[in-house]
Amino acid sequence: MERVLIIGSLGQIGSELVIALRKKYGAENVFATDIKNPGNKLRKSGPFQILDVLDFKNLLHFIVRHHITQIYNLAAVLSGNAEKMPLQAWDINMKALMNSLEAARQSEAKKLFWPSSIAVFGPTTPRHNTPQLTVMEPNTVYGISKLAGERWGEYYNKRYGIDFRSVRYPGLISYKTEPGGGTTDYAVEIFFEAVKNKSYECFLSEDTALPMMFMEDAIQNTIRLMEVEGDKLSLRSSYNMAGISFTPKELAESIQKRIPEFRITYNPDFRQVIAESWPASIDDSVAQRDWGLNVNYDLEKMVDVMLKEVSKKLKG
Ligand code: NAD
Ligand code: AKB
Repeated sequence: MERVLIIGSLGQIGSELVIALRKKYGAENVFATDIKNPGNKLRKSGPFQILDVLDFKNLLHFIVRHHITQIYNLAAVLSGNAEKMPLQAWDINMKALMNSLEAARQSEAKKLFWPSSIAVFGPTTPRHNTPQLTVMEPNTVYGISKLAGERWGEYYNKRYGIDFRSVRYPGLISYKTEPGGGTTDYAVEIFFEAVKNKSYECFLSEDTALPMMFMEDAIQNTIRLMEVEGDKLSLRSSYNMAGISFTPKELAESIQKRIPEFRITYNPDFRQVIAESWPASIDDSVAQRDWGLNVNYDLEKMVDVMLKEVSKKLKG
């Protein structure tokens, strides 16, 4: 029987992953943890405990006490916030990963999911259809921490047999929980502003294409990767995950088809430079081949669901 620990479970990904994993393994077998308190809905859906991943002793104790078999470590400082406090972000991101790798090594929880990001690529990487293996010279603190993290994950797999699994998520789009301070956050904010105010000032320029993915696709594929037999995985660093690529202008046009009075203006800030250093589109054929990555939501389908759900949410 699987006993699952989710670290950073109240964030944009965790809040949806917890629910999906509870459906799969039973609520009592999925332990949601975070450094902040959950809302009622998550608290009622199964076990929750405050747990700081930076506190190694408590982390290991929790894993042993609850007979955890697999860990999802989602705690991190995202790209935009990381640029505001580079040294702190580096410390948090690396310590969060190293503590979970060490806890896996020192316990029975040998299977570990840790997300990387399209931020591992940099300005010298080919920007279109970025290959799985290519030049990687990230120039953001977040990207550097993700690239270092991938190397450590592979090292713990080869050296200690930790069943480390990872994907390079593109920007994730969801309506349940707000994104946590990244460069791709515009693609969520835009829906809330379109419904509330019929206008949005975008912090990226109109033609900045980035890879994105609807959360349901991200969750389904994360679980698919975690369930596949280990010998199918040719990579123990992190798999490219492409999703759908679009620019702010293309996203705005798609929203305008449903809300004709919606207007967008552009006022690029410090996140523009970050976005320009990332791929515009990604090749994820290795993930498709190894473990069956597949995506159900295209731009139009995603916009339909987002507008419907955001409207419902804002009506309360
Ligand atoms: P988020 O910021 O929304 O959530 C992170 C959660 O971690 C928060 O609930 C926070 O309270 C918690 N946390 C922070 N410090 C902690 C600590 N010391 N101990 C325990 N919990 C702590 O982030 P997210 O968007 O859900 O992202 C999760 C992971 O996925 C991160 O590693 C991120 O880099 C990666 N990722 C996210 C995206 C995206 O678009 N959301 C894209 C690529 C990669
Ligand atoms: C961010 O913008 O920082 C994240 C990511 C793509 O890693 N959404």
